[in-house]
Amino acid sequence: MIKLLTLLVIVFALITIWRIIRVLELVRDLRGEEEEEITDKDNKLNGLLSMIFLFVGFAGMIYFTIDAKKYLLPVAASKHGVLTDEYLNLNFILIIIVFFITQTLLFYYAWKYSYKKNVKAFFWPDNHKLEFIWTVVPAVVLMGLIVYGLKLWINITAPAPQEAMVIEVYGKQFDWTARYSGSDNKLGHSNFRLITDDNILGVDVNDSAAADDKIARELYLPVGGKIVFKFHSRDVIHSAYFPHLRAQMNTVPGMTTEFFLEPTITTDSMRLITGNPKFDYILLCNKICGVAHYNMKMKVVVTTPEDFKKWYKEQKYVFAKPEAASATSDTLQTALLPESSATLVAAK
Ligand SMILES: [Cu+2]
Repeated sequence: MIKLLTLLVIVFALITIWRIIRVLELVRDLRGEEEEEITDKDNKLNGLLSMIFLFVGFAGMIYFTIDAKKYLLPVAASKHGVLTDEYLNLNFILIIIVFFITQTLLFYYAWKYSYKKNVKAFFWPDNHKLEFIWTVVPAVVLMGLIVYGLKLWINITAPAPQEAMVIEVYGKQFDWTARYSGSDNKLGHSNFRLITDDNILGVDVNDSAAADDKIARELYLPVGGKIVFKFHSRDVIHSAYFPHLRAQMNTVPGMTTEFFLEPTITTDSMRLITGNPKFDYILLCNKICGVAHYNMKMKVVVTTPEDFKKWYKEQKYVFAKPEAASATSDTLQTALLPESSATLVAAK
C-alpha cells in the first residue's frame, strides 16, 4: 500500500512540475520573449554532466553487478556444468569489455567535442578502413563464440556411454517419480495404458527387464557416477530442470528424451560451499504445465557411492519382487558405480 502511495506521489509531483513548466512557457510567449540562446557555459556544463553520468553509471553498474551475485546459483555440480559456466562467463567478460569501451567513448566524446564557437567540425563522411575493422572484428569474435558453443553443445548432447546408469525421470501433473533400472541397467517397458493406482508409471509386469526396477520419490545420485536420465511424461510437456547440475530437458508425452551427466559435488560438500546447512539439490519443472506447476519438484541428493548403495537397498521394487528376479539384483549395477569415494578424491 505504501509503495502504491509513494508511486502516486511521484506521479503527481511529475505532473505538477510539467504543468508549471508549461505555464512558464506560456507566460514567456505572452511577453514575447525569444527562446534563450545556448551559451558556451551551457555546453560546458552538459559536457561535464555527461562525464559525471558516465562515472556514476559505471560505479552503479559495478556495485549492483557484485551485489546481485548472491542471487546467482552456486558453482556447477556436474562435469559438463563447469564447461557451460566457463562459456557463459566468457560471454559476460566480452560483453562487459565492449560495454565499458563503447560507453566511455560515447560520453567522453560528448564532453571533449562539445560545441565551441570558433571550432569548426571536421567533415569526415566515411572511412573504409575503420568500417572494415569494426565489422570484421565483431564478426570474427561472434564466429568464434558460435563455433565454441556448438562444439560444447555437441559434446554435451553426445550419446551416453554404454556403462552409464539408466534412471527414468517421470513427470506428470504435478510431481516427479524416479525409476532405477536395477542390475540389468535396463528399464522395463512402460505404456500409459498400463497405468493403475498401484502402477503409476505404467510399467509392463511381463517385461523381464522390469523385475529389478525400483521406484523412488527422491532422486539419489552417486557422486562421480555416469548417469543417463530417460525422461517421460504422462500428460503434457514438462521440463526437467536441475539448476545446480546445469541440466534441463523437456519431458514429452509419447517419446523418450535423455540427458547424460556426471554429478561432481555431494549434497554435504555443497552445504559447506554455500554455507547453507539446509541446502538441497532440486529437480524443478521449468515449463508452465498447469495450476500447480510451481509446486512440481523433487528433492535430489548427491551422495557417496557407499551411501547411495545403502539407500538403494531400501527402495521399493516397482512390482512386489517376483521369485524370478535374481537374489543379487539388490546389489544394483555395482559395476557402474565409481569404486569408492576414496578413489574419487584420489582421482582429483
Ligand atoms: Cu510440469
